Amino acid sequence: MTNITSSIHEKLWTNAKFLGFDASFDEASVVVFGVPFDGTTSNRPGTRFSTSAMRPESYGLETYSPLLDLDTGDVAIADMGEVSLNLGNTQLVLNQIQAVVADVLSANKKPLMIGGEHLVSLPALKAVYEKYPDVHIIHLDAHTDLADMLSGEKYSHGTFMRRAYEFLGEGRIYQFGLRSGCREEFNIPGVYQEKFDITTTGEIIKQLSGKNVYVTIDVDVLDPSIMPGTGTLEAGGITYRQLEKFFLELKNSDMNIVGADIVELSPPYDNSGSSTATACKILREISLILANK
Ligand SMILES: [Mn+2]
Repeated sequence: MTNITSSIHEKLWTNAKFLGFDASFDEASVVVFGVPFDGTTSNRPGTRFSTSAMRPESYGLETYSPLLDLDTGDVAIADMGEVSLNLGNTQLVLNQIQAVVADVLSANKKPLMIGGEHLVSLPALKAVYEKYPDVHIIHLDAHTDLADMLSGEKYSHGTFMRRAYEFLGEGRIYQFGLRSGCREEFNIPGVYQEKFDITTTGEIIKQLSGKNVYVTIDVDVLDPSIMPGTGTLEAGGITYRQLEKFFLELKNSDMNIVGADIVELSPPYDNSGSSTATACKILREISLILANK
């Protein structure tokens, strides 16, 4: 009986990890964790349910990526589960996320954070900036997220990049796939912006050779026809194949990618599960890129 019980327990525990990311924290080069926070979402909430939907959905994925010719079975990735967050208190949540990312970085590992809404990237960027003051940001999104205020809030998923800009300064932020924002957000000095497409990622990635880079991907950069499971839909997005071109550029680059995040998946808005499956595939590809760079 003891053996049967322990074997069931082991099986359940293994299944609790994203795509069998079962390395321990100490063994891992990449540390995956969820931050289920959607407290400042301006339109439709639900991103707090992203990782709880992604883990079971990830069992449908192979560990091998035909695109990258890399396999998660060949690298050490830890899925640490969800960060325990005091969801009613935004400032406390931000501090908690910053502490976790700082901890991962101080262990010389790469954080791969799953949101949650996009505000969760701000404390991650602060922690990354503290370790790498020269860090550059590659940001894929339908929205600039450069508003100074949103719904009366300085700290919101629509303002997080403006807050980051305040400490990063000019020449550090590279945005792609943009198709929404107020006029001012498209005229911020020293922020690179490609509207509607991601055709210039390759050129920018070459320019950033040798630099420390953090990558943040809002899944709404994809067209709503393939990513309906998100809170702030914006027509005119890119295709998954365009995203794959970007993944290959990252894999083949000479940048030092110090961490990444994938945010704004909101499973309740896509009952087909397709959006969640797509987000899982993005997570597999980014984790493989991080683990091999
Ligand atoms: Mn967005």
